[in-house]
Order: sequence, then C-alpha cells, then structure tokens
Amino acid sequence: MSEEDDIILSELDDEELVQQMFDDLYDGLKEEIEEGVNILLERKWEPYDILTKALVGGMTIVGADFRDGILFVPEVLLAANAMKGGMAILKPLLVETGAPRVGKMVIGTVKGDIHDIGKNLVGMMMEGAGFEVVDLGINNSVEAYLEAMEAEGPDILGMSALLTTTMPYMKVVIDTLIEQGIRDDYIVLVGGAPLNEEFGKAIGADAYCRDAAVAVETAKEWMGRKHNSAATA
Ligand code: B12
Repeated sequence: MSEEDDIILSELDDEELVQQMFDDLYDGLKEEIEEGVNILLERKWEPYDILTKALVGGMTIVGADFRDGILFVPEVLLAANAMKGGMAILKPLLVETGAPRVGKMVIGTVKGDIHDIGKNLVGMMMEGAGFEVVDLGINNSVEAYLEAMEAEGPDILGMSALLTTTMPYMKVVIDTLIEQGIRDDYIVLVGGAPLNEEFGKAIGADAYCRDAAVAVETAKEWMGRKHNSAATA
C-alpha cells in the first residue's frame, strides 16, 4: 500500500485538502480530484473558488514543471484529464444562474492547437454569466470559424491559442473577416497563455483577456458598447 492510499481526503482541513488536490492533479488522479471537488462543495465553497484555487492553482504547478522539463506530455495529459473531471462537476453549478441570455459567443482553439482547458473554462464562465456559447472545439480552420459564425450569428468570436506557433493564426482569421467585410459585425476576443495585450491589438482583435473572469467582464463591457452604438445609429 502506498502512502497516498492512507490519506482520507475528507479528514483534511481545507488548506491541506487543496494542497493534496495539487498533488493529485499533478499525479493525474481523476477520481481523487472529483472527490476533492465534491468535498469542497459540501463544505460550501463557491464553485468558482474551487475552480480557480484548487484546479487552476494545481494546473499552474503542472505547467511550470512541464516548462522545466520535469513533466512530459503523457503526464500532463493525465493531469489535464483529472482537471476536466473536476471541471465537469463544476460546470452545471457555474452555468445554472438563471440569468437572461446576454449575448452569444462562438469560441474555438485555432488550427494546429489542441489545448482546450482554458477555452473550456472561458466557455463555462461565459455560460455562467448568461451568454449562449457555441464551442467549436480545437484545431479550427478559418473556414470552420466562418461557417459557424454564419450559421450561429454570434455577437462574439473567441479564439484561443496556447502555442507561439499557432497564435499568428488568429490574425489569419481576423484578416479574412476584414476581407469579407464582416469584421465589425463581431466582437473579437482572444486569449491563451502566450498572448498579451499588445499582440491582441497588433492582430486587430477587440480585446485580449488574460483569464476567464476578465473574458466575462470584457464581453459584458463590449456588449454594452454594442447596444449603445446600435441605439445611437
Ligand atoms: C495542459 C497542457 C498540454 C496538454 C493539453 C491538454 C488539453 N486538453 O488542453 C497536452 C499534454 C496535450 C499538451 C500538448 C502540447 N503542449 Co502544452 N501545455 C499544457 C499546459 C501545461 C497547461 C495549459 C492549460 O491548460 N492551462 C490552464 C488553463 C486554465 O489556462 P490557459 O489555457 O492559459 O487559459 C486561460 C487564459 O489563457 C484565458 N484564455 C484561454 N483561451 C482563451 C480564449 C479566449 C477567447 C479568451 C477570452 C481567454 C482565453 O482564459 C483561460 C482561463 O482562465 C501549458 C503550460 C502553460 N503555462 O500554459 C503547456 C504549453 C502551452 N504546451 C506547450 C507545448 C510546447 C506543447 C506541445 C507542443 C508539446 C509537445 N512537444 O508535443 C504539445 C502541443 C500539441 C498541439 N499541437 O497543440 C508549451 C507552449 C510553448 C510555446 N511557447 O509555444 C507550454 C507553454 C508549456 C511549456 N512551457 O513548454 N499541452
């Protein structure tokens, strides 16, 4: 029996439990992460706090060790899978706000990029804030974005990229919108770890958002501007 088998999660205090969840996420232990999330919910933690403090906090440690060559793709995949297990429990809770629909967003990770945790988180938080979200998944070509936008008629286009090699593709999408004369029909939000505000401006996005909470605030702000300009037009 390994040492970990002896740990009973429900007997840990909140701080110890979050630390243990960092370890469990690191080790890709999906069931333990799900159990930890459920325990924190029973202890009346807000779903958003569980998401940011326990899950995103743990993924930050995984990210640092991946960057430093201590963890490799298979381990990170397991960690991502464990994180998704926890997110799946939180999703309905974050989404059930009963808020009126405030707008519609089409979101997807760009071509060549398969990272989807951050995008999923943004989608969840946007739904929680009352937006209707159409998730195109990963590896989206210009054509896939355009097709979805035509079919769905969103207010907002959200693009995610986690690789320095795939982030320029966002510009390809925006340039195509410009060429087709439809750029100003949408609010374009971009995000992903390697991006920054300057990059967002340079490619012609309306805003770069560093995390899901900022994405929600920014989306609401831009929706407000859109309504005001429609009223004065
Ligand atoms: C998990 C992970 C993986 C998993 C992905 C699993 C999955 N289903 O997503 C796997 C193992 C598959 C993977 C693969 C690879 N990865 Co990887 N991965 C990561 C890691 C550790 C965490 C990313 C993550 O999920 N973060 C947690 C989420 C919550 O944060 P986030 O994504 O940043 O999202 C937040 C914000 O950015 C923002 N946001 C994100 N998207 C959007 C979109 C919109 C519209 C808005 C408004 C906001 C927004 O809000 C989010 C929520 O707050 C990062 C490290 C890091 N520091 O980012 C490396 C990292 C991104 N990967 C990296 C690399 C190199 C790779 C590989 C090329 C490795 C390889 N040799 O094969 C492959 C690429 C495959 C491909 N073609 O895409 C590098 C990229 C380096 C670079 N400069 O380009 C990183 C930075 C690690 C590193 N330092 O080396 N990876």
